Amino acid sequence: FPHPPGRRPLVGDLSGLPRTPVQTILSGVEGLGDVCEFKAFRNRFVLVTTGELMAELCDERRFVKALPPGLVALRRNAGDGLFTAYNDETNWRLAHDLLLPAFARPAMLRYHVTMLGAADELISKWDAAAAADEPVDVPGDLTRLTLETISRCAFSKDMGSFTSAEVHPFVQGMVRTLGAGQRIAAVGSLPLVGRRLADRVDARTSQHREEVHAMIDGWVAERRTSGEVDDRDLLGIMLGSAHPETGAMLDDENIRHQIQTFLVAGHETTSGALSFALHYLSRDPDALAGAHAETDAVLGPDRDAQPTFEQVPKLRHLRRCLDEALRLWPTAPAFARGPRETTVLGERWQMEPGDWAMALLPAVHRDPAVWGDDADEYRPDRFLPAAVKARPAHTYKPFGTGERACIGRQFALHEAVLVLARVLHRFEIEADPGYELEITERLTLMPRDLRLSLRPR
Ligand code: MNH
Repeated sequence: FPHPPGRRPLVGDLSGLPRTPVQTILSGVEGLGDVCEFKAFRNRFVLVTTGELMAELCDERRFVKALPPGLVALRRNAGDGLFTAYNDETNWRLAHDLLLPAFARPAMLRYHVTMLGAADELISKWDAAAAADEPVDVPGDLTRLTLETISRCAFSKDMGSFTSAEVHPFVQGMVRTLGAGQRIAAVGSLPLVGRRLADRVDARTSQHREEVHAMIDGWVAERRTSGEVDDRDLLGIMLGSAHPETGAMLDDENIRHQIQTFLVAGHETTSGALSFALHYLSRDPDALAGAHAETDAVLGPDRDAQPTFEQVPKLRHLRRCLDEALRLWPTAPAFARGPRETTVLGERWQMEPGDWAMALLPAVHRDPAVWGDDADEYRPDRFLPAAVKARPAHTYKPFGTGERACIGRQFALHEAVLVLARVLHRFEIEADPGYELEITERLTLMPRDLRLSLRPR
């Protein structure tokens, strides 16, 4: 496959361990064509950068989810949880079937109320900042919000994100272990040295991992002894429900994997999406005016109005603003697919079972053949129904695809639109004119140091 020039022995197409691997790869693959390859130590990534080829990878008859090294590394923590399970692990199907009802409409109606409560805490904090004429830390506060939302909706646990100045130690611990996992994935592929480095990183983070386990096991024990195991939330469903056909239930270890999976998958991606949307809105007077007008039309003149469950999907423009943010910066920036049987990708690349290719989403989502020459520009109207219809299918995939697509998609979109509605109904937002978008990468993408000034409307 075509690859960046100047490949070096051992490290490959990298120079050291970049802190922003996704952006390093994005600039490295520019101009290399629709399929290219990037080597990082022993790991070889085959990358797809066009809508046409991603649409092919999304053909469920030919391709299935694959686990690239970064996901395999997460298995140290998340094991056979939904996100990191191999397709043929029995716990995947079991957990998928048991947890689908946790994202269906009756459950969403319950979450809606909880989401409003968390949004209220954000609004109070931002009211105070607006009154004091102080800019708000957008990614920081939105991460507090989305962490509270997922922990309250899924586990009925308040993590106190808005009442303490520090990020919850659990999150710090989890982020450290996960970050270490990624570094292990990179260097662990090297023989000898790599293994030793990997073990060192692993040892340094084992304490965090144990703290995380202890906290989760505490939640499980508390719920079990309370005797209140019902389907009020994800935890109750995991502890109490049996598969309708086989009667099988999730075991304790798998439940621990799922809890970690949902806490992580359920918050960083959504707060990133919200942060990017607010960033772009603060730079786009037309889209912003549309957002204010829409919230006024749907929610009315009372600035304290809480959107009802039915009003949220009516906020079509806000949804487009979010969709467009996730086009430019899909916060989960890639997913991998492998062939079920020998097949030829793009009429040129033969793939065997065990091979895989990644859809590099920020590149695919800016493919000029699909999005036009202004693909780098933020333009929410690209998601007006007629424009969507005119585009080829399977060329926009911020939530992955097929059976292994995001199970929390509706949850994330409902939460994000609801929060955008409350914020934009209540505040004028103003960018710092000196701010240039810079992106940090942990597991997901996030605008760095994004601050906005708020004024009551
Ligand atoms: Mn989510 C899978 C993106 C919010 C829980 N999610 C995926 C995948 C993408 C993704 C992409 C597919 C990965 C792959 O193919 O390897 N998720 C997002 C984005 C947001 C998001 C961009 C927010 C915006 N995700 C959420 C939320 C939850 C969640 C919220 C939980 C409440 N996601 C998951 C789980 C999976 C997943 C669980 C794995 C599903 C499976 O494989 O069965």
